[in-house]
Amino acid sequence: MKIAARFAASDDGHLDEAMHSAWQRDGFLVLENFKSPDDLLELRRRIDTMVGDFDPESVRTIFSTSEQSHAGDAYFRESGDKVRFFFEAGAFGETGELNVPKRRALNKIGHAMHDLDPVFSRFCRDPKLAALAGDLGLADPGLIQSMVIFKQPRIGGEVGMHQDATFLYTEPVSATGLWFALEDADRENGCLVALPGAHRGPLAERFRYHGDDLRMDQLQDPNWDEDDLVALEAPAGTLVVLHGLLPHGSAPNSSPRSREAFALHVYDRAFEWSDDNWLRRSEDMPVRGFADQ
Ligand SMILES: O=C(O)CCC(=O)C(=O)O
Repeated sequence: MKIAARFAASDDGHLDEAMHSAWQRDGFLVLENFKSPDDLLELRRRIDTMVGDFDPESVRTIFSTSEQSHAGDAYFRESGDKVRFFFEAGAFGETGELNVPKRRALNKIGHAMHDLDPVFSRFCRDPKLAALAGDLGLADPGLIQSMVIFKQPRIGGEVGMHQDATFLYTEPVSATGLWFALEDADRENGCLVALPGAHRGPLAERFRYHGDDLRMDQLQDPNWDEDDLVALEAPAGTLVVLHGLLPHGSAPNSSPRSREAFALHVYDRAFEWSDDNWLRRSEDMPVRGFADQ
């Protein structure tokens, strides 16, 4: 598999012409050294504290993005405006006991740390990200979803190919993924993979409510040719920007190294947020922008 080209991030977050053309052509950008080692250290320390404070006995939801097995689970459904912890499917033994230490058992934390935690909020409300979002054409970016994705050594599960607009739909599509490598991500430990240029194709699926029923609707046969996948290898500190229609995913991590990442999703509040999206927030937590402290 080919490795995608990387750019050195600019000091102020703005995109140059070469970055603009790559974004238009590929539907993604890999920007090395967007975050400093100190930024990463602060966020990772905060994650350690949050995991330390979390009691795994309080909930045993198993999260598997490839099966959507959480779809009926209120713990997941109600996590759009909370900070919740989701386990790897392989983290439990037959008797339902954790078979790895808590720190190694988690699949992800989601989905509103950017609003509820001051360290995450600072990491996200970065003027460089606001500059970047403006250059991408987002007129009024709203921060809608945040996730720590652990991709644990040996048991870190696959994230199946998907488009972010499947989960965060606006009319027209404006969802944009801002994915940060907190550790080096490469083909061995399950870096992101994507289909360059396929963001110009249609939206294949929507994960949405029909009344109380949350399910995946197939809209189009996506016809994605996985032979065309490229690996978005990303040294720690890299920001990967993903167009909402870009098919992307990641392989399981069979290596002895973890591949921790943080993903922030934004959309353009100038467009209509679809009320049947899975992610819901209470009315007293309106979506905030980069400059709203
Ligand atoms: O981190 C990963 O492996 C997948 C992340 C992803 O698909 C996303 O942030 O949209």
